[in-house]
Amino acid sequence: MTVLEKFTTPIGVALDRFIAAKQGEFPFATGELSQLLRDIALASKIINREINRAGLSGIEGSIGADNVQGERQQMLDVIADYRFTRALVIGGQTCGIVSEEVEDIIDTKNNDAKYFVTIDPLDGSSNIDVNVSVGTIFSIYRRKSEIGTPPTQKDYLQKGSEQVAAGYILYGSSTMLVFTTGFGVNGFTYEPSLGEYFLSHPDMKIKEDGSIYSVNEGGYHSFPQGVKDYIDSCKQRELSARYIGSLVADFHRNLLKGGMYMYPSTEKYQNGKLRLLYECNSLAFIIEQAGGMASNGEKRILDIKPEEKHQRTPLYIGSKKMVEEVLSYLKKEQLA
Ligand code: AMP
Ligand code: P6P
Repeated sequence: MTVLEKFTTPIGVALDRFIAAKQGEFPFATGELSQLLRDIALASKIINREINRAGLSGIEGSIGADNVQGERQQMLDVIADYRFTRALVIGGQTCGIVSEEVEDIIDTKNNDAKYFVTIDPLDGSSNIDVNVSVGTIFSIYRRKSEIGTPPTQKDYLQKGSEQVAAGYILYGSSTMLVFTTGFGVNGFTYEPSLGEYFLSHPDMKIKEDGSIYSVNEGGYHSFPQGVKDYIDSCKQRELSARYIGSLVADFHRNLLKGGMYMYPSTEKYQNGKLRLLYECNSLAFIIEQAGGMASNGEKRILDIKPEEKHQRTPLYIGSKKMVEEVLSYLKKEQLA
């Protein structure tokens, strides 16, 4: 395709039309999931605007308090959490929310809603002040508690394999919404002048093997021996080390180019740093739909039965062959 042809190729279908077309493939669908997806997209547009003008509106930096994770809460964390919660409460399609920013379950008072949402409203927010990409990560489950009643822990202590949908928004050089409902992964790019997302990356697939590994090597000395051995082998093969320090950005690059992101257990994070419900499960659903793999070092992320809403897990996620290789090093360690 020539540059001119590429440049003049019509832009992809608008997100709204895509969601409606997918709904049409389910004759008995009421439109509730479609509306929930639209509510998330709307909130992301508002967050996108806040992020892009953060430096001008004085909302950078921390609020001087820590969140439930014991991590310094940035002003934009609080704003993002408020915006997504408000969009989901008003949208009416979820009975409850588990948010990284809030200790307890958020009861949206939409007791008749049949979905439940877990969300990391703004992951990597400490990077905002230095203009590095950040992201929102979300999952949608069918509630397990009775419709017409308030949400309970049954609604969020579900295996990742139970997800109805999962996605992320990457607020980067361009803003993208990438999500799956179990039938492949599609990426939409935001056109601010139109206020719309358009399909730009249909049917996304990750390469079976890759040459990029993403890990914070500052923790090398406290990594499991198998991970150290794997990293050493990457260096011997002169693979590319790429680590942005923003999960969604690292994940998205690996999805497009092939690669693997690792956050093993460390001295500081004995169970890994990343949270199962609203980071690892969401991205694991996406990566499997794109032909990749996600493990905690012993088992498939989507098979982990959650015990607690903010529980952490080690994460190895990306190109299938790379994940299998690091798992083989971990297995060798166990057998040694
Ligand atoms: P609903 O009645 O709108 O909650 O939809 C019922 C089920 O149909 C959902 O849980 C999905 O499995 C499927 N579905 C409905 N709308 C969509 C959509 N826009 N995209 C993908 N799957 C959908
Ligand atoms: P470290 C951001 O806080 C985050 O949750 C991910 O976005 C990122 O990949 C990771 O933590 C960075 O953690 O310990 O390498 O600074």
